[in-house]
Amino acid sequence: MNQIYFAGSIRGGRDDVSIYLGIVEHLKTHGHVLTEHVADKSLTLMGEGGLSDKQIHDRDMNWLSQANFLVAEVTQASLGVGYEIGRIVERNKWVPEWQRKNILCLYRPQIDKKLSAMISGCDDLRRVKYQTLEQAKYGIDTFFRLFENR
Ligand code: 6IA
Repeated sequence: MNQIYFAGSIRGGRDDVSIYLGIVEHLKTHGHVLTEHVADKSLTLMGEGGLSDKQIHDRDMNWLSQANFLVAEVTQASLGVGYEIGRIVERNKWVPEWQRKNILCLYRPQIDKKLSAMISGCDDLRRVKYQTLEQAKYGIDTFFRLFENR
């Protein structure tokens, strides 16, 4: 079964949490989502039940190492999401092809701000632009179809 790490902004801002929820629900049709809490509306900027930042970081890195797909919603800029993507892009360079984790970045083009060039200019990940959840779902389905029967 696919193990999917979903990444979305937490301290970078929670404006898109409803969108994350729709994406996570759809990702579940493609495998097990390790990080459902990212789409949890009750996860506030203040804290997650008693875990220290080191515990959060180490737990997430452990989940990331178990995942074989990283799907990130990158419209809301987030240091943590950028860090997670960068860690996997770098890791992928040092492992055999069958161990590589496939990365999909979903984003909604905005009039007033552009996606970071570190994401829009990176050859080692796939990007899907969308506006509606239906379009995001279509992009997700197309992405996963690329890796079927591999
Ligand atoms: O810099 P950000 O906080 O926006 O980073 C968000 C990304 O880092 C997400 O994709 C998560 O995978 C990870 N992350 C950051 N904080 C947490 C967290 N609790 N729990 C799980 N994953 C996290 C933080 C709660 C906090 C507000 C105290």
